Amino acid sequence: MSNSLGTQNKLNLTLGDRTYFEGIGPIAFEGRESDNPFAFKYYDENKVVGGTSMRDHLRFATAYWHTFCGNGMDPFGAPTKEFPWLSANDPIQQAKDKMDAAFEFITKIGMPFYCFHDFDLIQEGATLTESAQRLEVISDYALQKQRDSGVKLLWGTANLFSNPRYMNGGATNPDFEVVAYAGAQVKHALDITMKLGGENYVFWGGREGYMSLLNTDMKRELDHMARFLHMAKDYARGQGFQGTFLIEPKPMEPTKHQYDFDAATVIGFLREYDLMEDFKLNLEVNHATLAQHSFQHELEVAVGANMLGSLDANRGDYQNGWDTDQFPVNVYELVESMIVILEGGGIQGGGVNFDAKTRRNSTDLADIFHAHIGGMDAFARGLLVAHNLLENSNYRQLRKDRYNSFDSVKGQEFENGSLDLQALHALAASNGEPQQRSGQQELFENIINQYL
Ligand code: XUL
Ligand code: CO
Repeated sequence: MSNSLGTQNKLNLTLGDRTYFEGIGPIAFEGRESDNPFAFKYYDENKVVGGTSMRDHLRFATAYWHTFCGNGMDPFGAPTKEFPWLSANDPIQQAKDKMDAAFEFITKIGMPFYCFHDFDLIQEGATLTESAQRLEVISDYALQKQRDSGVKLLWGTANLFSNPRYMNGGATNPDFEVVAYAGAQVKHALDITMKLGGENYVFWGGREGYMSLLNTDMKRELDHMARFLHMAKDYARGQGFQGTFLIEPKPMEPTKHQYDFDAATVIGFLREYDLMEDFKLNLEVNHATLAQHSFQHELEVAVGANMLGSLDANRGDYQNGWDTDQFPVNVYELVESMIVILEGGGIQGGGVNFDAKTRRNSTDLADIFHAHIGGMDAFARGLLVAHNLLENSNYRQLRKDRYNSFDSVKGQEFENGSLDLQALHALAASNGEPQQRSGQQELFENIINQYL
């Protein structure tokens, strides 16, 4: 075991012309006794938990945009991170270098999946045709990389929020010409996602919302969004795509109000516009907290409607009100989340995508490894604790017991709809004042601490 970069094993793979993460070898599981910062303490991909390997429970993915494109620029300052893979001026060469670096990282960290926006892969061209040509070239390159490494695409998406043409929205833009352009871009993004065997396709509506209601016809924009989603779904299904379409809720930022506000709002929208069959939710931790919910709450809402599709893993900052996209570290909260996920039957076809970025002042390439190792270990530990707790503690029974009065004859009649309001009245009149029953919140909270 070692804790210095220099003595790590070198990776014996040829990944393009150069090695970007020099001196960092494949990250192995060494257990919690290891002091090696370049090793997993909890994530052991082959360890079987409740009949399924950790790898298959968690289905980790790297987010292309933060990890290989996020240069540390913020509204107050210039980029801080000089990624060597971004140094070429030619956009095709730059995209290939970036992909070499990406696959080097993904294979060394041992993630089975990655995720991208179209123009994370390669810079957008000056015209739609040029963009399509560039996407064709880089997706050919990606296909080869995927075949060589076994890494798979968890989901693709189109960036309908960065280009100034989308300042008033993509699918919900009041200008039909922009909506058409967005449609063309989604068609290309779907084409490359399908070509690369993407298992899902995501819509995050960053600018699908409003800055002011005064200039907005909300109902018309929502109708347009639904029409747009139907068109995208019909096109992809027509091409044989069998994956799940995912909507990623977020309440605001960059718009004042985003239409996909939270899980409950999106489920209502999908139901209203007859999209429940093909769509599920991609839930993100920091988006939940921006909506004044806990992540667990969003998970419960999705699981309850059989709509949990995938996760974007990160965390916010309790003192800040924006999307800080930090790597997850809080194991207690992750245990709470994993309880909901396990009780809901696991992540349905999606995975755990680290939509998280290292801090602006984390400028070493090694920091990218520390961040992902930490996030993967935190999730792995959350999984282990939640599974153990569900199997061995009285947690399930305690929660079930809170509702045992509904197992009585009358309680069952209430649940199956054979009691009316007069019958409830008669029951209450004969029973009198109900006895107090404690919610025992502190007892429940202590069980997690016990199993940590
Ligand atoms: C933005 C966000 C996006 C989506 C994909 O907050 O989470 O990166 O995950 O467009
Ligand atoms: Co996200």
